[in-house]
Amino acid sequence: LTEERPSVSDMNQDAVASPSPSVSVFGNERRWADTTSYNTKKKLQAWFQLANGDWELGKIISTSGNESVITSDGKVLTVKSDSLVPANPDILDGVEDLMQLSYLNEPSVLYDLQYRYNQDMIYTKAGPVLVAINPFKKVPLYGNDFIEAYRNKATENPHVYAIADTAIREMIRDEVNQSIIISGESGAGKTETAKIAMQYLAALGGGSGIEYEILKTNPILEAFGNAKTLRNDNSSRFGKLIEINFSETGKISGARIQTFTVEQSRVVQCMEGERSYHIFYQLCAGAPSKLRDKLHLKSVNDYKYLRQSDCCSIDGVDDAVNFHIVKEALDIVHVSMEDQESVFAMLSAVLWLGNVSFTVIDSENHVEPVADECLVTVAELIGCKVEELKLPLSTRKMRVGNDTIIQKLTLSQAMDTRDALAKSIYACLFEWLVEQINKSLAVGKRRTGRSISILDIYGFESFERNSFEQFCINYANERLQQHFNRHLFKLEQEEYIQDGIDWTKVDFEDNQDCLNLFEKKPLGLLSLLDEESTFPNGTDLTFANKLKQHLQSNSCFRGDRGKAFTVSHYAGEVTYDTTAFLEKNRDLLHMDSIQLLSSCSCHLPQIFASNMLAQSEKSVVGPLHKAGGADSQKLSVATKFKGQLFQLMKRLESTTPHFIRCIKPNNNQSPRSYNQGLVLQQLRCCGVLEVVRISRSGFPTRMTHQKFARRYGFLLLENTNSQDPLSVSVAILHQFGILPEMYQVGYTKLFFRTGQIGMLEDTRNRTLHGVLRVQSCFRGHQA
Ligand code: AD9
Ligand code: MG
Repeated sequence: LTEERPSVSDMNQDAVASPSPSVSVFGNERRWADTTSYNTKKKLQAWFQLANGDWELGKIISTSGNESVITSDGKVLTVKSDSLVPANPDILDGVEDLMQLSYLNEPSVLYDLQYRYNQDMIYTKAGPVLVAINPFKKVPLYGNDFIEAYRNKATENPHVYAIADTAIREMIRDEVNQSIIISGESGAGKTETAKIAMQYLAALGGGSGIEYEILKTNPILEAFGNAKTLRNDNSSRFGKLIEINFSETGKISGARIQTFTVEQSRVVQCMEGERSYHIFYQLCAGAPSKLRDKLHLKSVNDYKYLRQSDCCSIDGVDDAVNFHIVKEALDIVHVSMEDQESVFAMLSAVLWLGNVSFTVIDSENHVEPVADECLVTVAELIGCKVEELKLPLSTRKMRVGNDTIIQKLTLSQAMDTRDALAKSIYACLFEWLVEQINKSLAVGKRRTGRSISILDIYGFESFERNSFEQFCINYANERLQQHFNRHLFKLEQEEYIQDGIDWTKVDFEDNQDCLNLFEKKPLGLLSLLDEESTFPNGTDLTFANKLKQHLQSNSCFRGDRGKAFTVSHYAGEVTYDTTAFLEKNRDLLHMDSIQLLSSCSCHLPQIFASNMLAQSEKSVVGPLHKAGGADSQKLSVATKFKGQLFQLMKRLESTTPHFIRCIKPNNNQSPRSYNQGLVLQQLRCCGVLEVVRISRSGFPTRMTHQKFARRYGFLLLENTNSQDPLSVSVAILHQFGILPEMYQVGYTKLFFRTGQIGMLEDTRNRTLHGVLRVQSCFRGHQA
């Protein structure tokens, strides 16, 4: 059987002869290609790529010129020799940590993850990072028995529980705040993973009852912040950081949630087949009749905002039942009955706003809202007179020089104003709700060094067409990636220094250039965007041209034809279409609408208005004309986002991070389906690739002198004079001709480049195998 398998020893001898692996971590060379070349003339098993991009295992029969003949699955094929990638010995099938692979290349990693995924082992380590593949089905990995097993260290299988356990232990041991940073594409399983981590923390730190409240924030935030999209039936449309605080005794004492801009546009419009936020459907389906009457609630199909996407329900989801779950959760986090009713009234107001229609009033196509049931209901729900509501929906105060003039609105302007009001009410409602939850979960006296934060945030996005949303999301990911790199670098460096090895041989690059492209003042993407957003005559095209004019010198930037530009992100190039960038960056709500809200008799609209005004005061985009009631410009969306991001990074920087990368194995949300290309693309994007590369550029295989001497000492042909493990180790290294650049000798451990230990293992196995054969022959003889 061993003869049929690839000979690791053959491969490694070639590897030894080849130049040392590249130490550049972020080169643009073929990604993840194992730089150890090997001699295809020897009969080996290797990966080759099919026309569809998938990798398949084959055995090399012969090689001539640059072509090799291989067999795979009974077929005989001819392939280019330099396209072959070495495969690992089958003893390494399904290893728990990708670092254990002798050959760290794309197909080997894909295969390892798939091998494990097929057996419901959805978690795999990539060095310090946990990779989680979404099973899209119930897997028997959770619950009290598993929690106990990880708590008692009875299992070492990679798991979210293990990460949460390490976080708790390190928090207690080092008195340093911890963070669990979860990233991945939409539908990859971030939110579920965050909940699984929270369950473990609640189980270990529970007792006071507050853990129950913390868990109940999930159904609330999901109802208000999640929606069905084409990618995920329960897609989070906001980012979330939840900081869980612990007392001296390791018990949970409170929590605080920070959210990142909820996607506002979904409230007024979404793609066919998608839905608006769950809470709207839940309210329509589940509100008891008294509440329905009071809020003038109708059914989903009566509301334009909900009806337009032609998708009202989700398979297997009962909105009415979920309404009661959310209500119960609101009770548990102490949102009063009165406040709950106000919340539902705001939701109803938003829905009714969407039904407000307009009628043309003059020859210039100016319009006025129709004073029908819709308008009357909105006015009643927010607490104003119908006339007061009519005004901002049909006119806009403008400042010209020192005068304030009143401009009438056209139909499209009026509809935009109406939608902007609906979006703002919803966004403010979301923020307010988070604040209420935070009040309920607040810890009296905050102690540093005793918290675990869980970050569930949108991952890197690269679509056919990328707009302002992707621009912000990818910028955030660029920052998080820097955090990730720096942390890994630090970890590696610490271990090398501790063991006295020369770490300067390990070269790490940073993504600082790309961050500079975004953040530099005054000539960076964000500054230029804000600047152009303040110009009355600025358009998406003038913005794109300005970028080309000022940023060409940054190696991460490329101006494209027309309104497009391309950024070289760590995860790959993304081309952005600047269409609607300026409009999305300017906060659309006009002062007239804010003033309307502030004059309402209901308390929530008043709170919303004062929060918006407070933000305007921090205005950086332009002058504010509050007193004149004229139009104003507030903090730009991108600047607000950047502010939130900096706050987040500040919080994360004082923590010890633990990284979880979620991977979606297919695009259909279906179990038992593993799409290699899709997985590979995510491994590249979420930085698992970088971890593996960083480790390749360093010395990923470590073994103590003792273990090394014990394991391979018997292979020595000549006796060493000394029994000292280090001398024995050095003798082994010499005997096998391992080149000096392939290893480092530390005080306690030997450090090896990738692939080095494979040869020794193989020789050891063959020697042992020979011994076994002799033994079994001997036994057969006896019988
Ligand atoms: V989005 O960026 O918010 O659109 P997430 O958060 O990454 O996305 P989510 O956690 O919502 O994805 O997972 C999507 C679906 O995958 C869930 O609704 C579950 O049906 C499924 N899932 C995810 N993780 C698990 C798991 N560990 N076990 C079972 C899972 N099902
Ligand atoms: Mg989510």
